Formats: sequence, structure tokens, C-alpha cells
Amino acid sequence: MKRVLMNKNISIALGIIVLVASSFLVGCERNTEAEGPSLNDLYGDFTVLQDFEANQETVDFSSQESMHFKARFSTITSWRITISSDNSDAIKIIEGRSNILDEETASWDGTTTLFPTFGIGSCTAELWTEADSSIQTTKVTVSGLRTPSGVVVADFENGINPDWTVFAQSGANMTFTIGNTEVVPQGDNYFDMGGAVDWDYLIGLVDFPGTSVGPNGFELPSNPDNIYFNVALYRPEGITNGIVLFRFSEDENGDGTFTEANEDQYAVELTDLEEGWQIVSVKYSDLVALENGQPTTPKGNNQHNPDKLNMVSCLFLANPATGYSQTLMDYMIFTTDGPLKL
Ligand SMILES: [Ca+2]
Ligand SMILES: [Ca+2]
Ligand SMILES: [Ca+2]
Repeated sequence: MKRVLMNKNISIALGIIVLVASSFLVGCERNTEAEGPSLNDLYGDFTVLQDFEANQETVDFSSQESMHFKARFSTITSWRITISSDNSDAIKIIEGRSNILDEETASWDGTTTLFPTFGIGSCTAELWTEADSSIQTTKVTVSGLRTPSGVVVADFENGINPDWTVFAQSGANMTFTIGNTEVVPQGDNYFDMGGAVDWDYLIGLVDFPGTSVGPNGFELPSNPDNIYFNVALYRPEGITNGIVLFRFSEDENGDGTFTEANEDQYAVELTDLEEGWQIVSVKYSDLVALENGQPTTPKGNNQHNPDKLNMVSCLFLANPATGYSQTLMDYMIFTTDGPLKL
């Protein structure tokens, strides 16, 4: 309470930030605002004024459509909507605190909280409200799938592209192949990188040249501050020794190849993945040149040039003393204007 009042005084003193500060106050401590909800909204008896329902029975996410849920209560309460696919383990969770569920507070754009992504078919949405611990359910059917816009480097849906280079050491229990037995975050397939190599950090690698994406390469825009590299990665339970290294090789002089001696190669090294699937997103301008895992000066023009990107490489490594390692990978895509939402 003290902190809120102090903020209020500052906002009065600095008239220029009144709007910003009051919206903060409304968000955090609604009961201190004269324009906030009435006491009845907060402390009155809780009743459901409008039952939980979807605003539409069917939603086509492929045409950028979104849907929302509706409900109304007599007082403000915390609530949680859990949308579960009836055909898979896909789950989307929407949480809020209000006395109304509408387009503003409870809309769904087809994204997923727990993978896999939602497929076509019916879903069950469950509304839990804190005030009376009640659960209400409703149905919504997905008729079209969300298709994120961007440059897809690899989704592994059509096997190994002949333009990719896949190299796996001849270690023990090597995979480096398409897989589909775990949860699949996108489509029906992912790429499985696994093996035990006791003489080298490198377990295997895959090169994805621009020519595998299209005749004119990746065709990324030139502003590195507005391009994100995204990939779905999966760390199996109990495996903590994996190192996933992505390299981005630029062809600055446009001769069709990356020359290590005098062109930039940027990278991102991932060693602390969470268990299960996650989306890793890196802004192109945040990529760094690495030598043996340490930052170094790039050897080319020392500028991030996504429009000159020639090849993306994924190297999978582990300390040779630590034995078997494995990481799954899916849906590698460059997006603009923000990280990938699946
Ligand atoms: Ca896939
Ligand atoms: Ca070159
Ligand atoms: Ca460069």
C-alpha cells in the first residue's frame, strides 16, 4: 500500500507521467483508484451473471482469425481457461483477473502453451474461477491451422532435404535422423540428434544452405534488429550434457560461398535448455562470433548482414567424457517484427 501511495504522489508531482502511472495503478491496485471497480465488484457476493461460452463454434486460424470466450460475474475474480485439444495433448492456458471475459481479456489466436501445437478438430475449454472454485466447460472447433509468417529453414516434414549436409560421427547409439515418437511441436516429424562420441565434442551436424530454402537463398531483409532466428528444441529428461551450437555464415562478397578467412560467421550456443520442448528465439543482431565457445571478432565486415546469410548450421556437441547425449529439433524459422509464437 505504501508503495502505491508513493507512486501516486510522484505521478501528481510529475504531471507528464500521470497517464502511465495511473495505468500502472489500475493494473496493480485497482481498489486505490477512484475510477476503478465499485466495492460491490470486489467484495459483493459472487454469482455467475453469464455462463461461459465461446463467441463462435468454429475458428479458422489459417486466415488470421481469432476467437474469444465470454462470461460475466458479479464480482472480480481470478480465473483460468484451459483449452485442450480433443485429439492430442495440445494445451493453451489463458489466465486473468476480472469480472468479464471478452475479446480483450480472453481471446485465443491459435497459439499453444504446452506442445504439440493444435491440430484441426474439436477442443474442450474449461473455465476455473477462484471465487467459487467452479468449473464450466464449452467447446470450440479449429477448422484451419495457424501458419506463422516467416522464412522456414526446416520443418522436417518431408524427410532429409538432399541440399542439406548431415554428418554424424560413427559413435554409439547415433541417431541424426527424422523422428516422430516423442511429442511433435510442429507437423508430424522432428529431427533427432543423439549419440555417444568418446573422442570428440562433436556428435554430429547439419548444414542448411540458403539454396535449400529457395533459388535466391534465405532472402532475409537487411535490418538485423528486426529478424529473429527461432527453433523448437527438446531436451530429454535426465540429459544435461548437450550443447547445441547454431552458426550463421555470411557470403558478404556474393560469390555464392562463405569464406572463413574473411567473411563473418555468427553463432549462438545453447547449453541450458529446459526439459521438454521449448522455442528458442534469437535476434539476428544479438548473434556473436565465437571461437571455441568464447566471443571473438568476426573476420568479415564485422556487421550483421542477414541479407547475405549463406548457411545456417546446427552442431550438436557434448563433453566426450560425459557419454550419451540427445536433443530433438523442429521448426527452424526466421521471423520479422518479433519472435515466433506457436
Ligand atoms: Ca515438424
Ligand atoms: Ca563469399
Ligand atoms: Ca557481415
